[in-house]
Amino acid sequence: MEEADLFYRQLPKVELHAHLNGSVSFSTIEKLVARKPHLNIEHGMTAIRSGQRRTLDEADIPIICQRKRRRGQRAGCFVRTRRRCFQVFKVIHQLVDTEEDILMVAKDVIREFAADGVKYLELRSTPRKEKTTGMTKRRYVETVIEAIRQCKNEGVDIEVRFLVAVDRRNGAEVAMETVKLAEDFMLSTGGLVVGLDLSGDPTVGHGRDFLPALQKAKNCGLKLSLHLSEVPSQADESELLLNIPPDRIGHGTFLHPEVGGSQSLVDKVRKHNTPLELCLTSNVKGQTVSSYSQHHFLYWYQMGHPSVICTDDKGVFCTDLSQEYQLAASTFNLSQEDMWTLSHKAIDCTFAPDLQQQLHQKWLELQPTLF
Ligand code: 6MZ
Repeated sequence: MEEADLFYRQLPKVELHAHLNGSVSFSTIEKLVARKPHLNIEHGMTAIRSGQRRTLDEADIPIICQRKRRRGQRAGCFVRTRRRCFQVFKVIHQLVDTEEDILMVAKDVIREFAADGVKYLELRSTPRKEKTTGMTKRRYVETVIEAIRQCKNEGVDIEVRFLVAVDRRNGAEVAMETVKLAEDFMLSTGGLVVGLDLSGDPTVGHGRDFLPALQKAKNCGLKLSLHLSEVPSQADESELLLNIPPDRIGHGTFLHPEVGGSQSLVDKVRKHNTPLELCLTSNVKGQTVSSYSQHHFLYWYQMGHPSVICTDDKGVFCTDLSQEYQLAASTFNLSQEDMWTLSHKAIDCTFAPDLQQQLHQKWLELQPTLF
């Protein structure tokens, strides 16, 4: 391992934006495929390997879309690209449809983050009911909590908290039920469930429909992490959601004026000092950002705004958090000391205030040698 790689592996890290089923690694997918050979699923259907960003928008996409692309009409095929991206999750969901699968997947994901030097992880996942296997949403959440507890008992060196996710595709009513579920678990798990996430295909539905559910979640003490302005033309939705206000923002790719957002959106984010969860590889491979150097990380970082580097879907996008830190450093010419400070400051953005002091202490003990 090169010295720079070693530094980023050794760097203690905080992961705040990780979707459980998007984080499933190649080796876990292999175990799932072996359990369900009849599905005929191959790894190429569940991940976008390096250099394969095009797979997302070219595989299974009608020719008309590719032609438009060649003529440079990128916006024309954008929606198709995102829809294709979200197909990958549907394939993974087919593989993960029993309590046994959820337990294995969650434990593997937690162990992998720990092996990558992540000391504090906030996992998020959408509770799913599967008629064919009898899995209920309540059992889904209980199983993730069980995985967190088992990892703790096995001595895996990582603190894990859980955010219950609302998938925009499922509408306002389901969102309200999900909030109720999250509230029950927040109260019964002694603080393992800390918040609510709003995610899913950003081109589906409108944030205004979720306002009552999000407000209810906030009122009952759940922290809110909302995917905001992940695609263009969501300014009015973001304006509404920022008024709640959320406790953290996922992506926020199109918030600032240089990319079609507005100063008023930026001002709102700054007024509340709302941290951003930034996922470089996910945005580049998902084609919402044209290249690493164009990533909005720089905009917020230069402003000194709390910005936390995250993976989003480490399995689907074939990355890990060490690699994301290293990519940010090499792309934006940041020193190892800068990256250390970034990882250290991420502690203050977690939804576990009870752990922050302990984590700060741990960071000081684990500071790697600067190369
Ligand atoms: C929005 C995303 C996402 O919940 O089954 N998800 N939502 N933007 C993204 N950027 C690429 N990546 C993942 O994990 C998979 C689900 O997380 C959300 C989608 O709703 C996806 O179905 P869980 O564990």
